[in-house]
Amino acid sequence: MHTPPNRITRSGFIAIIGRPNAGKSTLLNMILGEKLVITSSKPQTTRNRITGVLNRGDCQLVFIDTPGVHEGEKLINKYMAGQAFSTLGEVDLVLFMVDGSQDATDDDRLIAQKLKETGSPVFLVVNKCDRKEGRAVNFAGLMQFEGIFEISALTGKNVADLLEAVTARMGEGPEYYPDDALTDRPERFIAAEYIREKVFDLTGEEIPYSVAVTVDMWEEREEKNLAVIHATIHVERDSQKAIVIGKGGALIKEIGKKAREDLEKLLGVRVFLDLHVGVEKNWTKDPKKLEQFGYSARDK
Ligand SMILES: Nc1nc2c(ncn2[C@@H]2O[C@H](COP(=O)(O)OP(=O)(O)OP(=O)(O)O)[C@@H](O)[C@H]2O)c(=O)[nH]1
Ligand SMILES: [Mg+2]
Repeated sequence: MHTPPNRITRSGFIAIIGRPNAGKSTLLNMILGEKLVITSSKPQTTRNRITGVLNRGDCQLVFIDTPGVHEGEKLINKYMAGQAFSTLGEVDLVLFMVDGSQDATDDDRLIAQKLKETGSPVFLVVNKCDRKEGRAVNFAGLMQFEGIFEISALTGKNVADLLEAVTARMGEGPEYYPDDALTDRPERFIAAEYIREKVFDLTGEEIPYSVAVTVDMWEEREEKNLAVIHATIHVERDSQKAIVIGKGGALIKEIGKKAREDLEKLLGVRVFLDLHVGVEKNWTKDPKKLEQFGYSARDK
């Protein structure tokens, strides 16, 4: 009998873990060849675990992007650390990503400590090697690694070699996701993330860390090839609301324009995006509000 060439017989889960800003989300997008997860030059961009699925021949790779590990006191930081560490016991391989343009930090040492406790196989992925060559030596002593790769997630340098080695490590396993699946997250989640990314890009100071985005309404008008999306940018204080709106509404307009352009690429239809700004006092410290905004302690 004829066997379809891409029948999945091997698979595995691969967590990408590392301190904030190491380039984890950039790597996931590079691997997938799509903008699934958001990235920014500011640390602590990713807040939830997000799955990205790649089929390579007979093998299905299920990557898990995680929030950067950083010790913080706020409830939202604890949620983020929980999201990062809760994956470790369940995965087949960990990619421990470090910023090769800098030296090892306390956060790197904390992660190495946790990884030693869980015992999963770990590849050291030294990123940003487009900036400086050969920095693996600064990190190789953190723990026992089963492979060391110097890459650039931004330019793609050595990413193919990393992917080859990851695939080679996967054992027999089922097809966890249908072959057209890119992620476990719904489009609404990705849309809210795209909007949050523009807030990270276009605002400074504490604003990015005080912002959550919810999608309140989503309507597809197929006859017009149009999606109508209403979303709210939640901030913690009235003064922040004024900043996000900007002079004469200039900033919120810019956020909306950039997010809409990305959404149109993602969805392949025209998008009408209506953005509101709301104030939820101190939501980053309030368990109920965290849950409402998609940062539920049960979501692990
Ligand atoms: N030069 C250079 N910059 C990179 C590389 N990879 C990522 N960056 C940049 O580093 C910054 C952080 O990238 P992210 O992918 O958001 O980092 P992250 O590890 O997901 O960060 P968190 O979500 O905050 O934990 C962005 O400005 C990226 O463009 C790289 O290989 N080379
Ligand atoms: Mg990230």
